[in-house]
Amino acid sequence: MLIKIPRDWQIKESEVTPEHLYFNRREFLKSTAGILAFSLIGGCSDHPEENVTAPIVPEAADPTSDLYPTRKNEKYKLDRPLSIEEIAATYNNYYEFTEQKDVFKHIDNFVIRPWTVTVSGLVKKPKTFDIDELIRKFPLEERLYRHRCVEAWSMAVPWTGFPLAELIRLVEPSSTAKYIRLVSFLKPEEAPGQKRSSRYHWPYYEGLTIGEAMNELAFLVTGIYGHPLPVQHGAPLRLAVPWKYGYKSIKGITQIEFVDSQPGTFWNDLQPLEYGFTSNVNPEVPHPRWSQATERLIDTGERVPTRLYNGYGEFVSSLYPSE
Ligand SMILES: Nc1nc2c(c(=O)[nH]1)N[C@H]1C(S)=C(S)[C@@H](COP(=O)(O)O)O[C@H]1N2
Ligand SMILES: [Mo]
Repeated sequence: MLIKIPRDWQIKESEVTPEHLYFNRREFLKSTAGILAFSLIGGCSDHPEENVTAPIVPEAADPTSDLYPTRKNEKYKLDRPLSIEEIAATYNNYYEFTEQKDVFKHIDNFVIRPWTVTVSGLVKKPKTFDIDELIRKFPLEERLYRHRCVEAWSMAVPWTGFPLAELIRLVEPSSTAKYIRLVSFLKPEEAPGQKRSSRYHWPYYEGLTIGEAMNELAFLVTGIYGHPLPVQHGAPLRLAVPWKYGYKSIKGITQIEFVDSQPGTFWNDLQPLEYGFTSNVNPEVPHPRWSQATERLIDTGERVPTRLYNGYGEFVSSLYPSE
């Protein structure tokens, strides 16, 4: 009998209750069998999905596809090659659909039009936007960003979108607004993970300080690899805050609310000792159950040292003067 110890990146955000540990063990044994079977046929890959053709471009006609590809903003540089698109699109975290990485197999019933995004709370000009109106409101640009999941896997992808700061300026926050709270969708009939699981309090929600939200890196994402976002990456609108662990980059956004005190966040409310509000990438602060010193690139499997703020210190360190 072959026994494999899960590597740190196989330990999931979701392993928060004993009953879930048990469930994961079963799942892990299943997936280990899958990985081993695949390795026998396909070589020494960790990616059972590699030979699957994934729906990486949205299949239904997207009403914004004329906007792609967009101009590239050269300011944001990578220190590593871009991830392979097919791998990034088949190795996702999106618990509204599944707690496994094969999210792309569970999205067939998910409808992303019509879709609205409501901006409300402590702002002078609250507004509910139709998603297509919102996507056309600001010039789109492409940025190459790293993405670091708290589980220790990482990727580098070309996002298309616009700065969150542009939207914030448009709605004119009042001086009492200190944080934003971002909320995802609630559609249990279309998202199987929302129907199945009673452990989570859907919809998914996240938060940032106004300073973080106004930072030039905070990016509202509408596309990837030069086309509109596929559902597994968070269509029609997700956040990218690349100096923070991946769970801060909320997908499927429907609401942005301006508030005066620190809002709760999905993972912090579930497991406050493991997932903080700020959650900046920091190799010197281990997760209580594993080290964060290195990360694993999803396509090559290579391990590289993790960098403070995921390498974005020049943009964000001034937000955290006491660190
Ligand atoms: N609504 C929602 N957003 C989410 C998640 C989720 O489960 N639900 N998972 C987060 C986590 S843990 C990560 S690492 C990233 C993954 O983004 P990707 O699948 O596009 O790589 O999405 C984040 N945004
Ligand atoms: Mo993550």
